[in-house]
Amino acid sequence: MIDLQFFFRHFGQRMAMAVVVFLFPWLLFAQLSGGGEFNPDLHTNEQLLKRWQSLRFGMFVHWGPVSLRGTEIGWSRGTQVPVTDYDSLYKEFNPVLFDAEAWVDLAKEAGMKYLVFVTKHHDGFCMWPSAYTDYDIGSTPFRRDITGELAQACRDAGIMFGTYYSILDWWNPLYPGGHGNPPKDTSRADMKKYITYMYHQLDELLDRYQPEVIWFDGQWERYWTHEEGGKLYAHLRKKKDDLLINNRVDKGNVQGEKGTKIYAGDFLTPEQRIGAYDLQNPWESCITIARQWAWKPNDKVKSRGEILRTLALAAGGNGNLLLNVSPMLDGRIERRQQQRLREVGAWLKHYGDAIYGTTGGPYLPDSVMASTRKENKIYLLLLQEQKGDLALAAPPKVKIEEVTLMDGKAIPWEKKKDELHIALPASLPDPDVNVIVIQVKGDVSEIPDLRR
Ligand code: FHN
Repeated sequence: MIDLQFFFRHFGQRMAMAVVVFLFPWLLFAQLSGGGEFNPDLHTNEQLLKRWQSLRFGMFVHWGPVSLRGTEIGWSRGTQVPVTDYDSLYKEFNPVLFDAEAWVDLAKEAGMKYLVFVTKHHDGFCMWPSAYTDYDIGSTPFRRDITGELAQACRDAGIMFGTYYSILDWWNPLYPGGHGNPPKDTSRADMKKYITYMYHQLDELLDRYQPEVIWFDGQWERYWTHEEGGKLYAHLRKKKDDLLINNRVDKGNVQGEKGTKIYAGDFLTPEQRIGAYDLQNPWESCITIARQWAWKPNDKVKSRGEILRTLALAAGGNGNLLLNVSPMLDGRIERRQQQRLREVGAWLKHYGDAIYGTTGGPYLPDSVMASTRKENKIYLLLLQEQKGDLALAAPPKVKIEEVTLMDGKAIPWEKKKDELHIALPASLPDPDVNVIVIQVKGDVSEIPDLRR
């Protein structure tokens, strides 16, 4: 497959577009389409995509009856937790301290602008009252529609709401795949019937909760095909046009497919790592605040610095960060995770302009610095302690007017030929990630990729 990024990176965006449109119109079309090669006329909802990209930072929530055991959701069924025990946990699941508004308030305090909730993970348990199974929240002592309460709280708070749904389902006897011991009884397996069940459930989720994002997972097993991925994408977009669907609806790998196939999906999904710098293909890194996706007692929670550097590198790479929290069995998010989220939110209160609504670059991210740009500003996000002379390639196509800290305090700078030298102050205000603002005259989107 022609590597579009080569063209864009080396010939500049406009020239590259002209070359591609002239030589490979189908490729440009297919490459940017959400529907993949089976739906060449079905494009990503660009208006919604741009809004989602501008939000940059979201909350991922992995939760379910497994929080009663503190083991990993889905994966511990039939391994650390015997299948019969795991599949009975719902009978005790009664998170009486669950408060959707408190979760959404915390997301807002963290500076998170959207929320993706796991409605059904690989263990098949449904966190909403489904008409198509009794293995759902309605069958628990808690009974309340957790998904519905969360969707409403997000709507009330202006937070974009998304639902996660696992295509594979190790609990459902209709799905042929299993995990752990004992090996699954597949005597009733019928993938065609399972797909019908899945379509019914996804229609339920769309009809009842109107998510703006559907975040698929569990696409990797051989029972799900590239063709089915394209069909499902088309079905959902026909039902709800203002919907973003991640690339795990299909069989594409999580960041950029190689080879000849063009997969369905509106954004790429690198996991537990920061995605590659990419101005063409939208992407979102999903990363845990601790180590486990579901709640684990005394799990190691990432530091403030690690999360801020991750957020800076994601935005610097032109990607989003979906940071996962893991609520406890009683419905609360543990204090350590709350504290970390509030620390990140406090940083974003001061430096959020360097993250929200920005485009990645023009300086390619590295271990020292990431950069973003918006309107007439380039933001340098310094990822480690620095002082003295910061030497960079001077950005072409724009005229530098001023260099400041985020609070507007001017910093001495000098342009020597094609180098920009910034005299950093002896100490910078933040212990983890600092921001330098370069105010320019000209269109920052025209600046080609730069190496520091
Ligand atoms: O197996 C899942 C895992 O439990 C978790 O949900 C992550 C989050 O994206 N996805 C799968 C692993 O790739």
